[in-house]
Amino acid sequence: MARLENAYTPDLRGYLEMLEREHPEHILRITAEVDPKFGVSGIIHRLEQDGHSPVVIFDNVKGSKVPLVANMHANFERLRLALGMEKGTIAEFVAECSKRQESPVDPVMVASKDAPVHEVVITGDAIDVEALPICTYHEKDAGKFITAGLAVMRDPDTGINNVGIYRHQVHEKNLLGVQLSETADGNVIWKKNERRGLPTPIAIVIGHHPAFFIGSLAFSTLDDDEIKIAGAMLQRPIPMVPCKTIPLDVPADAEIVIECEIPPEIRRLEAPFGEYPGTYGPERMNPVLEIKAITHRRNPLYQNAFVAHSDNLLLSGVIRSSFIERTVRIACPTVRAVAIPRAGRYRFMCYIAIECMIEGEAKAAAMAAFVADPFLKYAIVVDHDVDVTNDAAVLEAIACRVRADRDIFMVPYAKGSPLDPASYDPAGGSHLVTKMGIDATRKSNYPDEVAVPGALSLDLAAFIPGYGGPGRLRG
Ligand SMILES: Cc1cc2nc3c(=O)[nH]c(=O)nc-3n(C[C@H](O)[C@H](O)[C@H](O)COP(=O)(O)O)c2cc1C
Ligand SMILES: [Mn+2]
Repeated sequence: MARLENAYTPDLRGYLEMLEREHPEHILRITAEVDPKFGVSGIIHRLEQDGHSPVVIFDNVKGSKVPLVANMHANFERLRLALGMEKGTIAEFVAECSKRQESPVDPVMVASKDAPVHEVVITGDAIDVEALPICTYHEKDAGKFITAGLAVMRDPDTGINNVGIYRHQVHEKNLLGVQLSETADGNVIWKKNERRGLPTPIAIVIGHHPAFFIGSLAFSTLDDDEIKIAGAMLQRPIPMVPCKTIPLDVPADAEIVIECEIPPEIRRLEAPFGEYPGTYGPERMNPVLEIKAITHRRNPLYQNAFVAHSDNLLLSGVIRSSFIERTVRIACPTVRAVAIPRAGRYRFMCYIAIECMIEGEAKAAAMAAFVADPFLKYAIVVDHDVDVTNDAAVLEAIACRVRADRDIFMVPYAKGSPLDPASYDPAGGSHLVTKMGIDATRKSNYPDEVAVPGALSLDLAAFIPGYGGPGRLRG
């Protein structure tokens, strides 16, 4: 089903050209001047409310000469097209991501003179990040935030690349903030360096192909190089170029790269910022990023993500089920399906369907899910005949098959998301939460379920002339 898409260059502008040519309904261009403060977010919010999810290209953002590409990941079909899949369900897409992740693709190094992202190099006093169309999204946001920067870092112990998206508040023209949540590998890399009194190099890559984003957000360990996973998603080596001022390599065909260093022991108040649960992430004393250089293409595109909305929720939402399923399979070989529901904001909940062979297996499956994904708060395990893509079916299994004292277990003071609105101290940004596993499978003493003998083989038309079948009583 997957089709190798060789017809366009595997970068942001190549993907946009492909959409324009083959799926033009996915692109909306706005040429009128729009305010980066609430103007951009206002338009996308209203489109979302009306059920529209195109990529929106803002040609004229007030105060910047750089066009803005917004809302790229708000639509599942576009994520699927990024893998070259013209058709397929979420489950098929996730299976394809999972398959590609098993065959990482090594990057290739290119010279600076051949790297589009090095066409323009800005250092020293000339650095001014505010030249970019960086937006303010929600009413109480502390300021402007870069929201779709793919941060490349390197594990100081192994030299292996890590990539994650972290928000960056603009503090000054050459100083950014960062929220490295306790759920992120990036947090571990920064702490490893800081404990040794060392700065952490970090390159913020802006503007790339959606398959690169999928690879970066795929679940992996610190020992998996996410540049190679991004290469696997794109099914070709990522061309990389050494940074100008820091010891890291970055994708040569990105639009913009902000080369930075996190100095040890320095903190600055960061946030509030409207976050993925739909609530504001609280002010915290967070590290800062000193900008050493900004490099970009001659006519760069800036890309953002609308956090707390589909653009953010879908992107790192749908793909997480594959890693959960692989981990649950270790605890429970008969796992049939894992779904991450929108109702849990694609983060907090997962539904796991198993064919229960051994008593206690459902709880083992729930525990494995918590091991796989630190964002999860609720792991709900059902029998394999329950449709985990249907919230009501899962709720019905809970209603009928759960005895709370026997089937629910809790893990208090566990590592979770510091943005969880129900953590031990949401206002302080605590990452300590309580996890809950629910075994909603039928137990061995579960009564027989009702059935009418012969009903399925009845020919209703013999009794109801003109019977119309499902949906219509009479044809
Ligand atoms: C649009 C968007 C914004 C995000 N912002 C943050 C953030 O500010 N801090 C954070 O720790 N994770 C954030 N995430 C989630 C991480 O990018 C994600 O957990 C990623 O897998 C982390 O990679 P790592 O574990 O390799 O560090 C964001 C995700 C998306 C899609
Ligand atoms: Mn990682």
